[in-house]
Amino acid sequence: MSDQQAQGKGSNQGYTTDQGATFDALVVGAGFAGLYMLHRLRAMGMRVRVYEAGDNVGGTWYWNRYPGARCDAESLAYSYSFSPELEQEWQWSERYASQPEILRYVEHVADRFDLRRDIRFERRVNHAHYDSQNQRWNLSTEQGDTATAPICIMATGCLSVPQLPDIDGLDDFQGARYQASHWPHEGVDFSGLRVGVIGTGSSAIQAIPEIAKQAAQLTVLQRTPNFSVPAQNGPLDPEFAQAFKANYRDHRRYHQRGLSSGFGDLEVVPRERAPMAESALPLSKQEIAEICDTYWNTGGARFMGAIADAFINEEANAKVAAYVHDKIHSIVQDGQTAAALCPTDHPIGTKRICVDTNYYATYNRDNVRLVNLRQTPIEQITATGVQTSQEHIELDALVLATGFDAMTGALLRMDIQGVDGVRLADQWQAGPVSYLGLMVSGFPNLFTVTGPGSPSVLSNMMVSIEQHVDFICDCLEHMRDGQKTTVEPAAAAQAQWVEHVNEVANATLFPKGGSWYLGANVEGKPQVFMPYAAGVGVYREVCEDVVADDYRGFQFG
Ligand code: NA7
Repeated sequence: MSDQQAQGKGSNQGYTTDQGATFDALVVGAGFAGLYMLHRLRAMGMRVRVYEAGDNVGGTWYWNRYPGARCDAESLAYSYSFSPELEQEWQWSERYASQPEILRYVEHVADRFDLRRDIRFERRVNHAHYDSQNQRWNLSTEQGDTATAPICIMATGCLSVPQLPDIDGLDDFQGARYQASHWPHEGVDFSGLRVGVIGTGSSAIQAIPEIAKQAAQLTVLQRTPNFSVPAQNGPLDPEFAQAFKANYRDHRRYHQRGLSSGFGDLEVVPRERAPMAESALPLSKQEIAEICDTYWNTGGARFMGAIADAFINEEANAKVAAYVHDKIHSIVQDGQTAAALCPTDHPIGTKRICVDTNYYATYNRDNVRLVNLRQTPIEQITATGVQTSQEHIELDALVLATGFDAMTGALLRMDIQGVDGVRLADQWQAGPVSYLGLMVSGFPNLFTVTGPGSPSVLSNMMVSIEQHVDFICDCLEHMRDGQKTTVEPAAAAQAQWVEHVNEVANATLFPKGGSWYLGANVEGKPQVFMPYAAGVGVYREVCEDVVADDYRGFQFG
């Protein structure tokens, strides 16, 4: 165990604030993206400073410590591929890793590659201004650091700005209040308590079965139900893991980088046992059930890959949704509760499908009750609970799992100014624009890892993060070789890319989802489908083609 781990923090011990410090590159965020970025830049001989708001590494996995928090991509696929030694030596214990295990992994990576010494923890960047004359980015933090570098990389995550509900009286509640995305590090014991959960997205769907095991009474306050499929999680069979690791390179190359989502978990269900259909339209209910059962019983988000036209054809989608509705009714004993749990307001998959462990069955417990807020909305939160239009629910603890200002939230929370003081917030007033989700015209040498306009949240984030970091490093090397000092997208190339991203999204059912992919969960946020929906394989080819064509669409100065 390193000294820093012994202190239980990333550790800033002995460090003063930066005052006008000069670096070759500045990185914001020390999650998976920021850490790999730092590792690569350092290998290029750059002097790098990383600022991180948390007191340790891990990003999403540092903050989201709610009970049941778990990755929805399989652990063998949701891991770095850049170091064959790392991928061989790290042993995952479960098919889907829990948050504590992922956090241990990130901390191991930080130590193994000696990354902490260039990271300043508990530093929140508030300004990033481009100085055109000196071609430098000047950053400052809320804690008083100032630093400057020609390159600035935002590794700020896609789901890192929590969204609190705008409910009357929220602050009046006198019981214990918890936020899924800001969970106490020491954990929470709900034994004997009357607990309320607001929200039924992925976070809540993972937390509810765990809280239900402890609480005396759990009331789930649901506004909109979500589709969820079972993870079928369990211990990772060491023999399977070993065999998988023997083919890690092939797996990474073909299943993760080449396929659409990058989840790369096909080998868990061998192809011969994973029936797929091009279209649901000619299939009977029984035939759909036979296909979907395979995926339901073997588990995971690959369920949405079973029927190819489910993402593009409403009728096909409705058939898959009907299968899940039937499943919910077959699991949940109370008919009214089952009906309330069936999503009918969006096509299945157009909001990120949740992957759960015993979520629906949890409603069969005597101590769990679902309140349908569509029928009885919350009127206000009181000192002792929640007042709906029908009743007052007495609570000792209230858990908020109400989502995030996704994809643009973390970037727009900072004051980012490019050439001539143009603010990113103004450029993005009608929704984010970018070239390849990597750069924005007018903001030279500012890179966004998994930014809007790239596959990001529609993919296995590890795959997309590594691809972006590698792209950025290749681009910086290209600049070094060509003695160029600045890069930014041409406005025309950016406009074309934005149009293309929209075209691809509009050919799918995604825009009908009313999801955080669109910004629909944040009042006043422009509704634009933000991720690139063509898949990681296609996107990688586009990026490779851009590079091969002498960085088509980028301007070097
Ligand atoms: P999500 O998926 O955005 O879910 C947020 C939930 O909170 C959702 O059920 C919302 O219902 C609910 N919500 C938000 N505001 C309110 C109010 N005011 N009243 C009642 N309910 C409310 O966030 P998660 O953290 O669960 O998951 C985010 C991603 O993290 C997930 O997709 C995975 O990729 C990992 P609504 O739908 O708005 O009616």
